[in-house]
Amino acid sequence: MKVQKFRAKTSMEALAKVKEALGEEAVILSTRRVRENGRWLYEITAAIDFEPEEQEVKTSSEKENISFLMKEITSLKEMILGLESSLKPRSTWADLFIEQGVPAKVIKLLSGNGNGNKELFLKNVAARVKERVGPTKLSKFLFFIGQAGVGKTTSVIKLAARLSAAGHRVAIVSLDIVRVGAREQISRFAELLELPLYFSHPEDFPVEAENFEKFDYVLIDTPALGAGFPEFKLKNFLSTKNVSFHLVIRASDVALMLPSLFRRLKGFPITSLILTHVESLPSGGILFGLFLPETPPVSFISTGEQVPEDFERITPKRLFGLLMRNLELEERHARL
Ligand SMILES: Nc1nc2c(ncn2[C@@H]2O[C@H](COP(=O)(O)OP(=O)(O)O)[C@@H](O)[C@H]2O)c(=O)[nH]1
Ligand SMILES: [Mg+2]
Repeated sequence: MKVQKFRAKTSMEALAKVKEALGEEAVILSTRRVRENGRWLYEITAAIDFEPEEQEVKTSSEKENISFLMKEITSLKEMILGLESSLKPRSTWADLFIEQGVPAKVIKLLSGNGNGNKELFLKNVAARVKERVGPTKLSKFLFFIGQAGVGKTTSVIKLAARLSAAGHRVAIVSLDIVRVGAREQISRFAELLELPLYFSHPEDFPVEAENFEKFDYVLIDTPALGAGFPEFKLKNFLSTKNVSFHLVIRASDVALMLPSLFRRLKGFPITSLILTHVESLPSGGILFGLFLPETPPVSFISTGEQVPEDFERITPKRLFGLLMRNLELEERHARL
Protein backbone atom coordinates (compact mmCIF):
# COMPACT_ATOMS: atom_id res chain seq x y z
CA MET A 1 0.00 0.00 0.00
CA LYS A 2 1.24 3.44 -0.87
CA VAL A 3 0.35 6.34 1.45
CA GLN A 4 0.79 9.95 0.37
CA LYS A 5 -0.08 13.37 1.68
CA PHE A 6 -1.45 16.13 -0.55
CA ARG A 7 -1.69 19.75 0.42
CA ALA A 8 -3.64 22.51 -1.34
CA LYS A 9 -5.38 25.76 -0.58
CA THR A 10 -8.80 24.20 -0.78
CA SER A 11 -10.07 20.67 -0.14
CA MET A 12 -11.18 20.49 -3.80
CA GLU A 13 -7.69 21.31 -5.03
CA ALA A 14 -6.14 18.79 -2.62
CA LEU A 15 -8.55 16.12 -3.85
CA ALA A 16 -7.69 16.92 -7.45
CA LYS A 17 -4.03 16.34 -6.60
CA VAL A 18 -4.90 12.99 -4.97
CA LYS A 19 -6.76 11.85 -8.09
CA GLU A 20 -4.03 13.04 -10.35
CA ALA A 21 -1.34 11.17 -8.46
CA LEU A 22 -3.16 8.11 -7.34
CA GLY A 23 -6.13 7.90 -9.68
CA GLU A 24 -9.78 7.21 -9.00
CA GLU A 25 -8.96 4.17 -6.84
CA ALA A 26 -7.32 6.27 -4.12
CA VAL A 27 -8.71 5.96 -0.62
CA ILE A 28 -8.81 8.99 1.61
CA LEU A 29 -7.37 8.06 5.00
CA SER A 30 -7.66 11.43 6.75
CA THR A 31 -8.02 15.16 6.15
CA ARG A 32 -6.79 18.04 8.21
CA ARG A 33 -5.85 21.67 8.01
CA VAL A 34 -2.16 22.49 8.44
CA ARG A 35 -0.21 25.66 8.69
CA GLU A 36 2.60 26.08 6.17
CA ASN A 37 4.67 29.25 5.69
CA GLY A 38 2.03 31.24 7.60
CA ARG A 39 -0.82 29.95 5.39
CA TRP A 40 -3.55 27.51 6.19
CA LEU A 41 -3.62 24.57 3.80
CA TYR A 42 -5.82 21.61 3.39
CA GLU A 43 -4.02 18.25 3.74
CA ILE A 44 -5.38 14.94 2.53
CA THR A 45 -3.68 11.68 3.39
CA ALA A 46 -4.62 9.19 0.72
CA ALA A 47 -3.61 5.69 -0.06
CA ILE A 48 -3.88 3.16 -2.83
CA ASP A 49 -3.35 -0.61 -3.12
CA PHE A 50 -0.50 0.25 -5.25
CA GLU A 51 1.23 -1.92 -7.83
CA PRO A 52 3.49 -0.07 -10.17
CA GLU A 53 2.05 0.30 -13.63
CA GLU A 54 5.01 -1.48 -15.20
CA GLN A 55 4.48 -4.51 -13.02
CA GLU A 56 0.80 -4.46 -13.82
CA VAL A 57 1.57 -4.70 -17.52
CA LYS A 58 4.03 -7.49 -16.93
CA THR A 59 1.50 -9.36 -14.83
CA SER A 60 -1.22 -9.18 -17.40
CA SER A 61 1.14 -10.24 -20.14
CA GLU A 62 2.41 -12.96 -17.86
CA LYS A 63 -1.16 -14.01 -17.30
CA GLU A 64 -1.65 -14.10 -21.03
CA ASN A 65 1.54 -16.06 -21.36
CA ILE A 66 0.47 -18.50 -18.70
CA SER A 67 -2.92 -19.07 -20.25
CA PHE A 68 -1.25 -19.42 -23.64
CA LEU A 69 1.22 -21.91 -22.19
CA MET A 70 -1.59 -23.79 -20.45
CA LYS A 71 -3.40 -24.09 -23.75
CA GLU A 72 -0.21 -25.26 -25.40
CA ILE A 73 0.41 -27.81 -22.66
CA THR A 74 -3.17 -29.09 -22.91
CA SER A 75 -2.92 -29.49 -26.65
CA LEU A 76 0.48 -31.14 -26.31
CA LYS A 77 -0.93 -33.45 -23.70
CA GLU A 78 -3.78 -34.35 -26.01
CA MET A 79 -1.32 -34.90 -28.80
CA ILE A 80 0.86 -37.17 -26.64
CA LEU A 81 -2.15 -39.16 -25.51
CA GLY A 82 -3.23 -39.49 -29.13
CA LEU A 83 0.21 -40.62 -30.16
CA GLU A 84 0.44 -43.05 -27.31
CA SER A 85 -2.84 -44.72 -28.20
CA SER A 86 -1.95 -44.81 -31.88
CA LEU A 87 1.44 -46.32 -31.11
CA LYS A 88 -0.14 -48.95 -28.92
CA PRO A 89 -0.74 -52.14 -30.97
CA ARG A 90 -4.38 -52.12 -32.04
CA SER A 91 -4.49 -55.78 -31.24
CA THR A 92 -2.32 -58.35 -29.59
CA TRP A 93 -0.63 -60.88 -31.83
CA ALA A 94 -3.25 -63.45 -30.85
CA ASP A 95 -6.12 -61.11 -31.81
CA LEU A 96 -4.40 -60.40 -35.08
CA PHE A 97 -4.15 -64.12 -35.88
CA ILE A 98 -7.74 -64.76 -34.81
CA GLU A 99 -8.88 -61.95 -37.15
CA GLN A 100 -7.19 -63.88 -39.97
CA GLY A 101 -9.08 -67.08 -39.27
CA VAL A 102 -6.72 -68.86 -36.91
CA PRO A 103 -8.91 -70.62 -34.32
CA ALA A 104 -8.37 -69.27 -30.78
CA LYS A 105 -8.08 -72.86 -29.60
CA VAL A 106 -5.14 -73.48 -31.93
CA ILE A 107 -3.40 -70.35 -30.64
CA LYS A 108 -3.88 -71.60 -27.11
CA LEU A 109 -2.64 -75.08 -27.97
CA LEU A 110 0.47 -73.94 -29.79
CA SER A 111 1.57 -71.00 -27.67
CA GLY A 112 2.06 -72.63 -24.28
CA ASN A 113 -1.61 -72.59 -23.29
CA GLY A 114 -2.21 -68.95 -24.00
CA ASN A 115 0.66 -67.65 -21.90
CA GLY A 116 3.12 -67.98 -24.69
CA ASN A 117 4.15 -65.60 -27.38
CA LYS A 118 4.02 -65.30 -31.13
CA GLU A 119 7.53 -66.66 -31.62
CA LEU A 120 6.73 -69.77 -29.62
CA PHE A 121 3.48 -70.17 -31.54
CA LEU A 122 5.18 -69.94 -34.95
CA LYS A 123 7.96 -72.24 -33.78
CA ASN A 124 5.37 -74.83 -32.75
CA VAL A 125 3.52 -74.44 -36.06
CA ALA A 126 6.75 -75.10 -37.96
CA ALA A 127 7.58 -78.06 -35.72
CA ARG A 128 4.13 -79.63 -35.91
CA VAL A 129 3.45 -79.12 -39.58
CA LYS A 130 5.06 -82.52 -40.27
CA GLU A 131 2.31 -84.22 -38.25
CA ARG A 132 -0.34 -82.48 -40.38
CA VAL A 133 0.89 -84.25 -43.50
CA GLY A 134 0.17 -87.87 -44.31
CA PRO A 135 -0.22 -90.75 -44.71
CA THR A 136 3.00 -91.65 -46.46
CA LYS A 137 1.74 -95.04 -47.60
CA LEU A 138 -1.52 -95.32 -49.49
CA SER A 139 -3.94 -98.18 -48.87
CA LYS A 140 -5.27 -100.27 -51.73
CA PHE A 141 -8.83 -98.99 -51.54
CA LEU A 142 -9.19 -95.24 -51.28
CA PHE A 143 -12.63 -93.77 -50.73
CA PHE A 144 -13.11 -90.13 -51.64
CA ILE A 145 -15.90 -88.66 -49.59
CA GLY A 146 -17.30 -85.18 -49.09
CA GLN A 147 -20.02 -82.74 -49.87
CA ALA A 148 -21.39 -81.88 -53.30
CA GLY A 149 -19.17 -80.01 -55.73
CA VAL A 150 -16.05 -79.95 -53.57
CA GLY A 151 -13.94 -81.77 -56.16
CA LYS A 152 -14.27 -85.47 -55.28
CA THR A 153 -14.61 -86.77 -58.83
CA THR A 154 -11.83 -84.64 -60.29
CA SER A 155 -9.55 -85.55 -57.36
CA VAL A 156 -10.19 -89.26 -57.98
CA ILE A 157 -9.28 -88.83 -61.65
CA LYS A 158 -6.23 -86.71 -60.91
CA LEU A 159 -4.78 -89.13 -58.37
CA ALA A 160 -5.62 -92.16 -60.51
CA ALA A 161 -3.77 -90.57 -63.42
CA ARG A 162 -0.73 -89.84 -61.24
CA LEU A 163 -0.56 -93.36 -59.80
CA SER A 164 -1.04 -94.86 -63.22
CA ALA A 165 1.70 -92.67 -64.69
CA ALA A 166 3.98 -93.90 -61.88
CA GLY A 167 3.46 -97.46 -63.15
CA HIS A 168 0.80 -98.70 -60.71
CA ARG A 169 -2.23 -100.72 -61.76
CA VAL A 170 -5.12 -98.42 -60.98
CA ALA A 171 -8.90 -98.77 -61.20
CA ILE A 172 -11.61 -96.23 -60.60
CA VAL A 173 -14.99 -97.11 -59.13
CA SER A 174 -17.88 -94.71 -59.17
CA LEU A 175 -20.60 -95.19 -56.61
CA ASP A 176 -22.17 -91.91 -57.68
CA ILE A 177 -24.63 -93.44 -60.13
CA VAL A 178 -27.73 -91.52 -59.15
CA ARG A 179 -26.80 -87.96 -59.92
CA VAL A 180 -27.56 -86.74 -63.40
CA GLY A 181 -24.39 -86.28 -65.42
CA ALA A 182 -22.13 -87.99 -62.87
CA ARG A 183 -21.68 -91.08 -65.01
CA GLU A 184 -20.90 -89.04 -68.12
CA GLN A 185 -18.42 -86.80 -66.30
CA ILE A 186 -16.30 -89.60 -64.86
CA SER A 187 -16.58 -91.74 -68.00
CA ARG A 188 -15.23 -88.93 -70.13
CA PHE A 189 -12.19 -88.47 -67.91
CA ALA A 190 -11.50 -92.20 -67.50
CA GLU A 191 -11.63 -92.68 -71.24
CA LEU A 192 -9.37 -89.72 -71.87
CA LEU A 193 -6.78 -90.97 -69.41
CA GLU A 194 -7.28 -94.63 -70.31
CA LEU A 195 -8.16 -95.72 -66.80
CA PRO A 196 -10.42 -98.70 -66.11
CA LEU A 197 -13.70 -97.49 -64.67
CA TYR A 198 -16.37 -99.51 -62.86
CA PHE A 199 -19.78 -98.52 -61.60
CA SER A 200 -21.25 -99.93 -58.46
CA HIS A 201 -23.79 -99.22 -55.76
CA PRO A 202 -22.76 -98.09 -52.27
CA GLU A 203 -24.48 -101.09 -50.67
CA ASP A 204 -22.77 -103.65 -52.92
CA PHE A 205 -19.28 -102.40 -52.63
CA PRO A 206 -17.77 -104.41 -49.74
CA VAL A 207 -18.67 -107.60 -51.63
CA GLU A 208 -17.34 -106.41 -54.95
CA ALA A 209 -14.05 -105.38 -53.41
CA GLU A 210 -12.93 -108.97 -53.87
CA ASN A 211 -13.02 -108.48 -57.63
CA PHE A 212 -10.13 -105.98 -57.68
CA GLU A 213 -7.27 -108.34 -56.98
CA LYS A 214 -5.30 -107.42 -60.07
CA PHE A 215 -5.08 -103.75 -59.09
CA ASP A 216 -2.60 -102.00 -56.82
CA TYR A 217 -4.96 -99.11 -56.14
CA VAL A 218 -8.71 -98.73 -56.38
CA LEU A 219 -9.99 -95.20 -56.14
CA ILE A 220 -13.65 -94.94 -55.22
CA ASP A 221 -15.72 -91.88 -56.00
CA THR A 222 -18.74 -91.63 -53.70
CA PRO A 223 -22.01 -89.67 -53.91
CA ALA A 224 -22.06 -86.33 -52.10
CA LEU A 225 -22.77 -86.63 -48.39
CA GLY A 226 -26.29 -85.48 -47.72
CA ALA A 227 -29.89 -86.68 -47.83
CA GLY A 228 -29.27 -89.13 -50.72
CA PHE A 229 -26.15 -90.54 -49.14
CA PRO A 230 -26.18 -89.96 -45.38
CA GLU A 231 -23.00 -90.28 -43.36
CA PHE A 232 -24.06 -93.49 -41.62
CA LYS A 233 -23.92 -95.32 -44.95
CA LEU A 234 -20.15 -94.92 -44.91
CA LYS A 235 -20.04 -97.68 -42.27
CA ASN A 236 -20.75 -100.19 -45.04
CA PHE A 237 -17.27 -99.53 -46.39
CA LEU A 238 -15.48 -100.23 -43.13
CA SER A 239 -15.53 -103.99 -43.70
CA THR A 240 -13.40 -103.58 -46.84
CA LYS A 241 -9.80 -104.61 -46.17
CA ASN A 242 -6.88 -102.25 -46.67
CA VAL A 243 -9.14 -99.25 -46.91
CA SER A 244 -8.74 -95.55 -46.23
CA PHE A 245 -11.13 -92.62 -46.31
CA HIS A 246 -10.20 -89.27 -47.71
CA LEU A 247 -12.38 -86.30 -46.97
CA VAL A 248 -12.36 -83.87 -49.86
CA ILE A 249 -12.90 -80.29 -48.72
CA ARG A 250 -12.35 -76.85 -50.17
CA ALA A 251 -9.31 -75.28 -48.53
CA SER A 252 -11.30 -72.17 -47.66
CA ASP A 253 -13.84 -74.31 -45.78
CA VAL A 254 -11.31 -75.77 -43.34
CA ALA A 255 -12.01 -73.21 -40.63
CA LEU A 256 -15.80 -73.14 -40.85
CA MET A 257 -16.91 -76.47 -42.26
CA LEU A 258 -14.46 -78.95 -40.85
CA PRO A 259 -15.69 -78.95 -37.24
CA SER A 260 -19.35 -79.32 -38.29
CA LEU A 261 -18.43 -82.02 -40.82
CA PHE A 262 -16.62 -83.97 -38.12
CA ARG A 263 -19.64 -83.69 -35.85
CA ARG A 264 -21.80 -85.14 -38.62
CA LEU A 265 -19.31 -87.92 -39.27
CA LYS A 266 -19.49 -88.84 -35.58
CA GLY A 267 -16.07 -90.38 -35.16
CA PHE A 268 -15.97 -92.10 -38.54
CA PRO A 269 -12.27 -92.76 -39.19
CA ILE A 270 -11.06 -90.24 -41.76
CA THR A 271 -7.57 -91.10 -42.98
CA SER A 272 -6.72 -87.82 -44.61
CA LEU A 273 -7.99 -84.56 -45.99
CA ILE A 274 -7.73 -83.60 -49.63
CA LEU A 275 -7.84 -79.83 -49.92
CA THR A 276 -9.23 -78.42 -53.16
CA HIS A 277 -9.36 -74.91 -54.63
CA VAL A 278 -6.05 -74.25 -52.89
CA GLU A 279 -5.06 -71.79 -55.63
CA SER A 280 -7.79 -69.38 -54.54
CA LEU A 281 -7.13 -69.58 -50.82
CA PRO A 282 -7.12 -65.94 -49.71
CA SER A 283 -5.06 -66.37 -46.57
CA GLY A 284 -3.30 -69.16 -44.77
CA GLY A 285 -5.01 -68.23 -41.50
CA ILE A 286 -8.03 -70.31 -42.49
CA LEU A 287 -5.88 -73.45 -42.67
CA PHE A 288 -4.82 -73.32 -39.02
CA GLY A 289 -7.98 -75.30 -38.28
CA LEU A 290 -5.82 -78.23 -39.38
CA PHE A 291 -4.11 -78.03 -35.97
CA LEU A 292 -7.33 -78.64 -34.06
CA PRO A 293 -7.23 -81.90 -32.12
CA GLU A 294 -8.45 -85.02 -33.94
CA THR A 295 -8.04 -83.41 -37.35
CA PRO A 296 -6.67 -85.88 -39.90
CA PRO A 297 -3.52 -84.97 -41.81
CA VAL A 298 -3.58 -83.57 -45.34
CA SER A 299 -2.56 -85.98 -48.09
CA PHE A 300 -3.11 -84.13 -51.36
CA ILE A 301 -4.01 -80.69 -52.58
CA SER A 302 -5.86 -79.68 -55.70
CA THR A 303 -4.76 -76.41 -57.17
CA GLY A 304 -6.98 -75.85 -60.18
CA GLU A 305 -9.30 -77.27 -62.80
CA GLN A 306 -6.66 -78.87 -65.00
CA VAL A 307 -7.02 -82.66 -65.00
CA PRO A 308 -4.74 -84.34 -64.09
CA GLU A 309 -2.10 -81.62 -63.68
CA ASP A 310 -3.45 -79.49 -60.85
CA PHE A 311 -2.94 -82.01 -58.09
CA GLU A 312 -0.01 -82.65 -55.79
CA ARG A 313 1.03 -84.59 -52.76
CA ILE A 314 1.47 -82.16 -49.94
CA THR A 315 4.81 -81.86 -48.17
CA PRO A 316 5.42 -80.21 -44.78
CA LYS A 317 7.26 -77.39 -46.56
CA ARG A 318 4.38 -76.81 -48.97
CA LEU A 319 1.84 -76.88 -46.16
CA PHE A 320 3.89 -74.43 -44.10
CA GLY A 321 4.02 -72.16 -47.13
CA LEU A 322 0.24 -72.33 -47.47
CA LEU A 323 -0.27 -71.59 -43.78
CA MET A 324 1.92 -68.52 -44.08
CA ARG A 325 0.30 -67.35 -47.32
CA ASN A 326 -0.72 -63.69 -46.94
CA LEU A 327 -0.61 -64.10 -43.21
CA GLU A 328 -0.05 -60.80 -41.45
CA LEU A 329 2.46 -61.46 -38.69
CA GLU A 330 3.06 -58.00 -37.27
CA GLU A 331 0.59 -56.22 -35.01
CA ARG A 332 -0.71 -53.21 -36.86
CA HIS A 333 0.12 -49.67 -35.80
CA ALA A 334 -2.13 -46.83 -36.79
CA ARG A 335 -0.56 -44.40 -39.23
CA LEU A 336 0.51 -41.18 -37.60
N1 LIG B 1 -10.48 -73.99 -59.50
C1 LIG B 1 -10.62 -75.24 -59.08
N2 LIG B 1 -11.67 -75.95 -59.47
C2 LIG B 1 -11.78 -77.22 -59.01
C3 LIG B 1 -10.85 -77.77 -58.12
N3 LIG B 1 -11.25 -79.04 -57.84
C4 LIG B 1 -12.40 -79.24 -58.53
N4 LIG B 1 -12.73 -78.15 -59.24
C5 LIG B 1 -13.90 -77.94 -60.08
O1 LIG B 1 -15.05 -77.98 -59.27
C6 LIG B 1 -16.12 -78.55 -59.98
C7 LIG B 1 -16.71 -79.72 -59.19
O2 LIG B 1 -15.74 -80.74 -59.12
P1 LIG B 1 -16.17 -82.26 -58.98
O3 LIG B 1 -14.94 -83.08 -58.95
O4 LIG B 1 -17.17 -82.63 -60.01
O5 LIG B 1 -16.85 -82.20 -57.55
P2 LIG B 1 -17.66 -83.36 -56.80
O6 LIG B 1 -19.10 -82.98 -56.90
O7 LIG B 1 -17.20 -83.28 -55.38
O8 LIG B 1 -17.35 -84.64 -57.43
C8 LIG B 1 -15.57 -78.97 -61.33
O9 LIG B 1 -15.90 -77.99 -62.28
C9 LIG B 1 -14.08 -79.03 -61.11
O10 LIG B 1 -13.37 -78.75 -62.29
C10 LIG B 1 -9.74 -76.97 -57.72
O11 LIG B 1 -8.87 -77.36 -56.94
N5 LIG B 1 -9.68 -75.71 -58.22
MG1 LIG C 1 -18.63 -86.02 -58.28
